[in-house]
Amino acid sequence: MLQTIRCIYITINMKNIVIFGPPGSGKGTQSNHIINKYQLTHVSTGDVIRSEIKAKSEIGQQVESLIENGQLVPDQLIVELLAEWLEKQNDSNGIIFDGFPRTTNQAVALKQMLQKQGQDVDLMLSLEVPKEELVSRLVKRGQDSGRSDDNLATIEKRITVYEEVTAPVIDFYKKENTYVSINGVGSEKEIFATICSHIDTL
Ligand code: B4P
Repeated sequence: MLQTIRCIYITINMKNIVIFGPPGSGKGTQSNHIINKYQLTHVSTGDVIRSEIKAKSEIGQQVESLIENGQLVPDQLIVELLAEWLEKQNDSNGIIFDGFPRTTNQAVALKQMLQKQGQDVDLMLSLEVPKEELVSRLVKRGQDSGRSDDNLATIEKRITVYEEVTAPVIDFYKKENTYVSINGVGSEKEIFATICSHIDTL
């Protein structure tokens, strides 16, 4: 009985948040602030993929050239990776999904996966940043990080893929009534304050 009450309590208090936006919009940066303040569990599908590549796993080898060319990893593969990760999560305050979903099919899959656990996405934060600013941030990061996809030609491709394939995900969350647009230009602190004002309403 006590266990049942505890489970209901955890489910009611969970906050599942999607942080969304084009490459370089600050998803990773703001996720770090969010997890520190709200003790959410963080999953970045970009990080998951990069660690598969680093480990030279079968999946890593399959997707390495896609990433280097600024293309998305196929839906089925990334959904399987995320489902596997999600199954291992329990007892969390909620999850911040960083870089997932990136297609409408992924958004539908995420809804189905969370539904199995009696949950849903509670908030979708969409960071809005003009293209010139995205390019300048990512070129700068590429100089420091040496990430294989942070070079000018690949950055341009990633932004095009975002506009054509990923941006339509916004319509999915508009229909779900969870979409919130966030101005992603300004100091990290200012942007985080705006994000908090939305999370605090949950
Ligand atoms: P990601 O790792 O998600 O890469 P990203 O879109 O570039 O975002 P990232 O989190 O790194 O950068 P951020 O916006 O924080 O994905 C990499 C690749 O993996 C994708 O291109 C795709 O191929 C594949 N992939 C990942 N998920 C997938 C999925 N679901 N389906 C299919 N394929 C998938 O920007 C950070 C930069 O901006 C930093 O340098 C930071 O210092 C700077 N910055 C942040 N906030 C700032 C501010 N306010 N002012 C100035 N600079 C700021």
